Amino acid sequence: MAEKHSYMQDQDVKDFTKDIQQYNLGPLWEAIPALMHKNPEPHAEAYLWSDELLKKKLMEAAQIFTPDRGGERRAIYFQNPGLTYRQPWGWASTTQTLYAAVQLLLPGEVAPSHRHSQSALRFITDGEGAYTIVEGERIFMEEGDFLITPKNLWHGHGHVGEEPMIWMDALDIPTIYSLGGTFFEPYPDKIETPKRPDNFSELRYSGGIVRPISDRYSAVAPLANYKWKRTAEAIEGLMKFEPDPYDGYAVEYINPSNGQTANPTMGAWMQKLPKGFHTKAHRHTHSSIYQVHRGSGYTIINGVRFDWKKGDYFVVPNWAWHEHVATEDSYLFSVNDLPIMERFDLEQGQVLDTNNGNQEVKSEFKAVPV
Ligand code: GTQ
Repeated sequence: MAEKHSYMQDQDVKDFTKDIQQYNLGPLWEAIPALMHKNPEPHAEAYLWSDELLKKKLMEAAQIFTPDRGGERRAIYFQNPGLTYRQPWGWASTTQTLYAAVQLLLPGEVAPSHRHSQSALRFITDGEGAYTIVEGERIFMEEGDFLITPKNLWHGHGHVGEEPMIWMDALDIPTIYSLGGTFFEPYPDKIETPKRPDNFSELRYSGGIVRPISDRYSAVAPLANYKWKRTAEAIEGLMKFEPDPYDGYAVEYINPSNGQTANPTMGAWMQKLPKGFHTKAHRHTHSSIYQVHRGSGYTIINGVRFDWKKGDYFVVPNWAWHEHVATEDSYLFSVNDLPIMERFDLEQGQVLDTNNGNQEVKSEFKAVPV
């Protein structure tokens, strides 16, 4: 490589660069070090949002915003501080490819139906009694359930229970945005009326991995709600054997009609880390957003220690070294962009081969005081 591109300081080069700018042209020789590097250099940063912060802000939001007033959802989304350069466009995403939010629905409220070209998934963190209605099927949600809302399907939410309900939304909004594929349409009425039995798809899959014979042909959403009980049972079964050194006892939600990820663009996992378990460090092309479903511990991301406990959310950007330590029996839910990376044949990984596969902790993450 040329020594430090010092030619860029030369007057004739500077003049030329300035000259072509007026024609909306740029010199590649100046851009290439920023555009192409040895390995991914994500703008997204490792970050953590605490349970207390999120609950407090959702309750404040309940005072100032009702789905009736805004005609939409009461969701607060995670803006990655490294991606705020996107602010001039009006928003910042959570990782470069993924968006995530926490959403609060109060008893009696309705979040109106709409559809869009982005795919969504939900992980239920607090409460019960609310349903999402997807293409006329009311799907009742409980803590620990994982749900999918594939792209272009009508969906809205209602709450016939007694207590506030909170869940995590994850969508491929930034990916669809950068691809220029954004479409959105509100439902003509407030919310769809049911046209199928409640919990239809979940009942059809009461047996777990066996599928109705009609589902041997690939469908976008044969199963809409993956109940917590079944996920927990699957993990219990895995725990009789050796854990994965990087992820502990981890399962991935899949589409039972084709064996692919439950959502075509986003992977979703549930992993258990038994008390005292310390994973080895690795890094990979895909990024992940975690929700601490149960337990407590910490994750070391590029040498920075992020302490977490139930209800916290944190981000592992792409190509960041990371390892988890559980100080109690812990369950981590996570969403990743692995299917996107695989679709483009970009997925790569590396394991840390120094210090027994573990990082040195250089500092600790300090959250903004609530
Ligand atoms: O609940 O349908 O956080 O459409 C972002 C977009 C939630 C939803 C979000 C959405 C939804």
